[in-house]
Amino acid sequence: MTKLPNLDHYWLPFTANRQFKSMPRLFKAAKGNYYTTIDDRKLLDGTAGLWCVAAGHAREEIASAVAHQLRTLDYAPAFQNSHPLAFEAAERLADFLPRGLDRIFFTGSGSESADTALKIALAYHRMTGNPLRNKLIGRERGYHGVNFGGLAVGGIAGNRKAFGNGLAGVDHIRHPLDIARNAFTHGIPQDGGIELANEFEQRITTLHDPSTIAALIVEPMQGSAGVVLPPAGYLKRLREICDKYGILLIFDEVITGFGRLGTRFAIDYFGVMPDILTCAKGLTNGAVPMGAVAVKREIYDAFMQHSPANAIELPHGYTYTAHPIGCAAAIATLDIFENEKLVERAGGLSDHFEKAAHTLKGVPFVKDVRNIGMVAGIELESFPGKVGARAFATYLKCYEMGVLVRYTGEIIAISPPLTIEKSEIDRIFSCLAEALTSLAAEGEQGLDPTRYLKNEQQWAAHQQEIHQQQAALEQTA
Ligand code: PXG
Repeated sequence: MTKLPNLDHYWLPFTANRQFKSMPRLFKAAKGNYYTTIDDRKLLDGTAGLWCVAAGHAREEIASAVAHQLRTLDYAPAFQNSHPLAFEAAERLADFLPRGLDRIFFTGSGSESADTALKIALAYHRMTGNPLRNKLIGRERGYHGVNFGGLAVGGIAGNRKAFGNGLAGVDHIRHPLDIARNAFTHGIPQDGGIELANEFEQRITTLHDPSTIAALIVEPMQGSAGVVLPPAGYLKRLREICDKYGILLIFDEVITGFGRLGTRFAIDYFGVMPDILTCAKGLTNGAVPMGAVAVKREIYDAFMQHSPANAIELPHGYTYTAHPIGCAAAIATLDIFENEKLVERAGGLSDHFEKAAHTLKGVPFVKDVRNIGMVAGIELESFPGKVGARAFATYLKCYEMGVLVRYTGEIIAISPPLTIEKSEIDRIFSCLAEALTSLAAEGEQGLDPTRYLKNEQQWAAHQQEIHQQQAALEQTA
């Protein structure tokens, strides 16, 4: 058992800090498909970290590439200078992406990728003589990270409401979730896609002048908002509408990229090509913070052709754009994808995963199971007046049983590393069934988080003791 650190100073993101610090859930190691917690529990990783560790944890190939790079070239100025690995990583990523998206801008995260993509779209129109095309369209329930651009086009109310007015000139189209019609569909829903996409056209023609719209940004599958799938034909129709009105289509593939759907990207799954793609997470297997934006060659060429000679074509970038460590990790990750045929592996496991996920139909509180590739969303009925409490208790119970799941609102999201074995997939879903069944037996009491994870609470108590001792010492000093 590892000693609990002082929990006072670190402010955790997207976390109930007071709850967490009263019941800390800390990981000290990870290998393959498992985490080890600081009280030596082994947890099967049902979430690939936060959707990012596609190739399994602590990969030696990535660790040694990063260690070597750190000792060889730790950092090179990103502006007006560069280093060979930046170009190599861009070429390797372009080769991995669908043909045509082969000009790459590197960022430090998915949020930076989203904002970079939006800025490229705006600058592209201005560059090509359409400065009035400056509105951005996102989608309800969309998640494009937490920076101001991504937040503005994002559609998760809880993430937006604390932060003022956001960007001007932004609108949203409807999300495609329709549980009443599609509950327990295996894979993507078959109906309603075209009419739903047509609502985009209706919105931009009735509320806006379509010639003022710069770009539409969507996640092909909405991950953060609880695994919301596009119905058949929907994305293709969005593409057609964008083409009709000269609007750039941006796919945010931060979650769907790198094999998550059983194809390299969602583009390959749906056969629909955006003008701009964003990615992050799986790009470095989660080992180093890094993201990328890939654009069609015409977009890059427009910047090169329309800028004065020797001018900076895009006044945008980060200190850590194409960081050598990130590039080394990305190349090592792409090597693993190639050597282990990870995408094909994910594709081969998807049927088994789908069947396992749908065994939850009929389990207490389960009102929908949604799945695609190696992703499943399990939507629960809420306890009256306590939205989210059931999903949180389910997460805690699974944690106690040795399986890490994600929850968002009242939805459990499962997205294991693509290295997972069939027996481990079965374990994730049987653990969920067991957790929900016992919650049903326990009633409202089962929703009380203080009932769970006793060891962690012992640490928390211990922590408090240390603080009291320190305070006492300070007083006597
Ligand atoms: N776009 C999409 C589609 C994402 O899913 C981001 C952008 C932002 O990426 P960064 O690297 O800035 O966090 C994301 C991130 C969850 C969860 O549990 C999802 C994300 C992050 C953390 C948790 O659903 N997605």
